[in-house]
Amino acid sequence: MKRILLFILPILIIIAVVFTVFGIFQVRFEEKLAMDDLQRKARAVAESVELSARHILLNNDLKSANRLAESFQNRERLQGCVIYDKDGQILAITERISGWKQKDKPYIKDILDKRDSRGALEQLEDYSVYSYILPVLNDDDSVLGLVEVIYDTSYMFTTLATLWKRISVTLIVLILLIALVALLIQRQIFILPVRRLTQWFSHFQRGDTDKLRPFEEKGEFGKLISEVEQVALGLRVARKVVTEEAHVRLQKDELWTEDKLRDLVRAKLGENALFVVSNREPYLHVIDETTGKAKCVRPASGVVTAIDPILRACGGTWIAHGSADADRQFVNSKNKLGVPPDDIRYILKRVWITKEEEEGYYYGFSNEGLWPLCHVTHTRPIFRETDWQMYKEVNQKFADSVLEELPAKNPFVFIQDYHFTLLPKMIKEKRPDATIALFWHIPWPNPEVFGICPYQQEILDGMLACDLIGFHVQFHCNNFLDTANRFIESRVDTEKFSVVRANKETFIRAFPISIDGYMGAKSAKVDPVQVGKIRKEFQLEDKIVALGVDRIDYTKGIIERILAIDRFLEKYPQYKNKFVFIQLGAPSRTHIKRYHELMGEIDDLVEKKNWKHSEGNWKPIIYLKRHFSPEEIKPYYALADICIVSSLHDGMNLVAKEYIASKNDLSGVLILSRFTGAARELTDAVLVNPYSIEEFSEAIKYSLELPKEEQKKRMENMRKIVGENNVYKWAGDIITELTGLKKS
Ligand code: ADQ
Repeated sequence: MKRILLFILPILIIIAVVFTVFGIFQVRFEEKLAMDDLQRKARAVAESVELSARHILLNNDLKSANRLAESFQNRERLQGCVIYDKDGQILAITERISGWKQKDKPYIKDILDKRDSRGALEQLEDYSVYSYILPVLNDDDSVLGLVEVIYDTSYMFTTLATLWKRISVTLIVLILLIALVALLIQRQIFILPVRRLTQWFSHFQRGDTDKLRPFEEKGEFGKLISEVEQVALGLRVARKVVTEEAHVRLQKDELWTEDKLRDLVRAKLGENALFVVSNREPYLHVIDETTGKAKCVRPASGVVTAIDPILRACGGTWIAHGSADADRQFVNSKNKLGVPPDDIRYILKRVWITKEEEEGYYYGFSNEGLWPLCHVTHTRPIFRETDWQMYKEVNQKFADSVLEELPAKNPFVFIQDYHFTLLPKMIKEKRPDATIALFWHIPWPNPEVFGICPYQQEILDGMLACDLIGFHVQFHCNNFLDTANRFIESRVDTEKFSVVRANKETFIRAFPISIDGYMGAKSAKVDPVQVGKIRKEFQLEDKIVALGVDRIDYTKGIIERILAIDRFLEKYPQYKNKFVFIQLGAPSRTHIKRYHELMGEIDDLVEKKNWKHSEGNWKPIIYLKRHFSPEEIKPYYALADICIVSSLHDGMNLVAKEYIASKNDLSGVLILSRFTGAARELTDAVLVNPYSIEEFSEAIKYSLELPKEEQKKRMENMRKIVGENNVYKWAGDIITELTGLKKS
């Protein structure tokens, strides 16, 4: 609309200006004509009464003078006549204009002196009149008196106003006509072809090639369209070639890499790009408190750590909640942007939700309900009906946003986590051809625990619209199958590991998630200057360093970790002044009371234990409570002799894997909670029960005193596991499984 206005407005302005100037000239011309006409008439009337007036003035015949003046009483436009004596005094005046007597007439004296006639517009009371004055002369040319004729001019102004009105109406009609014609022309030559081109592109974009019709545009626009068609054709051919090459490369049996996953996606999914949905977005635009400027950060989230490398490798679209304060500044009109910002590899589409929705769906139902329900850590889940309603609404909002993006044929949607249990069904109802996988990043509890959720039926019903549901470990798969068997009308096939409900089969599989990036020679490199800086800053030069890296969450066992360190120092005071524990803690979900309380508890405990054990400058615990970028975390992993992961319950735990992957020199020991998914793979870690503070503190001592050779052997074994089972393999396994299921 703005463009159309830009096009039409200058034309309309020019026409309006030309018409107005023309109107002014026309009216002036008409006004002059009317005045001339009036003057002519007035003069003729004045001259016609001159003779009678002369006679009256010579005889000083007042009676005749009055009769003469009154003879003008009933004329229509001629308002009246005035007879003056030689001194300019009124002798007789028509009754109708008797108000004229009071008027100040400085020009009378001038006319008497110069004996010239005068015609001019004058004001009589509140209306305009035309006055024509003719001197009456004697035979000797002396002035006997004056005759004045007064004409009404209002008819003249009425005529001019009518003329103006006519010009204005013509102008308006003309402007409307031109605007209409311009709109029609613009629609025909510009809007319709652009609309056709946009539709064509949209079909092309969605892979809906059946609907692609050739264009038949001529002229410059036709040339542009023809160029666009060539580019599109080139793209399709290129995609096809890439897919075929990918098939060939996949035959080679080698370690999973970014390239191998890219080949797999191209070979298996072809033109149907990947659509990932999660609550947390991989890149947030936040306002930096110190500079006041927006900056891009990666959140502390296991889901982001795992999924970002996959989309970087394969491209596609990631749909997530735009939750940061500056997020809206960086999206285009479709709420999308290319990420990572410095090396664009895929599209991030941000979905906006209101504060009220975020409160109910995210903080309430997801994190006060489902999160504690699935993590058996003795924090009571809270289920509020209002939160559930918001959860449903936001799932629907995401479904609408996903459906807008899906290509025409067989799209592949990969949903992340417990925030979207209803989403699979909402998408499947509209797009039964879509292949949907859901990965559950947290544990799945046994049926007794899940049974307390008031919305169990709807949740299971929503999830079972998926083709595949993935968990980290087989134990969680078994729990899910038991839950489905118990709470929803379905048939559980224990041989195929699937659930059949209303003729729809959903496969349940374990895919242990992992990491990328740390294993490659380049990405594993850490700047020794950074490491040295940290050692100097915290006086770690001669210390044994233990490290914890977590989102601050009650499931991560941070309190238990500090209690174990406290107990370790109580029992083994010889380690005082030699041992330091660094905890990097990213605050998360701080609006939730339990998380808020936990932050306070950790602060108090750190302070108390540091006070208890500190000697001189040394204190045992360094607590750095903030968000760190992945690059900032790496030097901490590098300098840590021990990494402590003590979750009370954890789906997988990627910090454990990041630590192992960063240890190129095979140094270091991992203390790992038995209650993490990672503990099933990383059996060479020192496994602990974080609830047993005594056992935990012994494990710290054991790790510190583990012979170097033993440390190396364990680290080597674990690095092999993490290296071979990286996140590309994880994604590759899911895609292979899904495409395999579709064929069978
Ligand atoms: P999370 O509970 O978020 O993930 P985790 O797997 O440990 O937990 O991943 C945390 C990520 O955040 C890691 O990449 C870590 O480096 C980063 N991180 C931790 N502390 C940070 C800090 N202070 N600043 C910045 N970044 C920090 C959920 C499940 C897990 C599962 C993952 C993936 O709870 O069990 O492993 O998803 O499926």
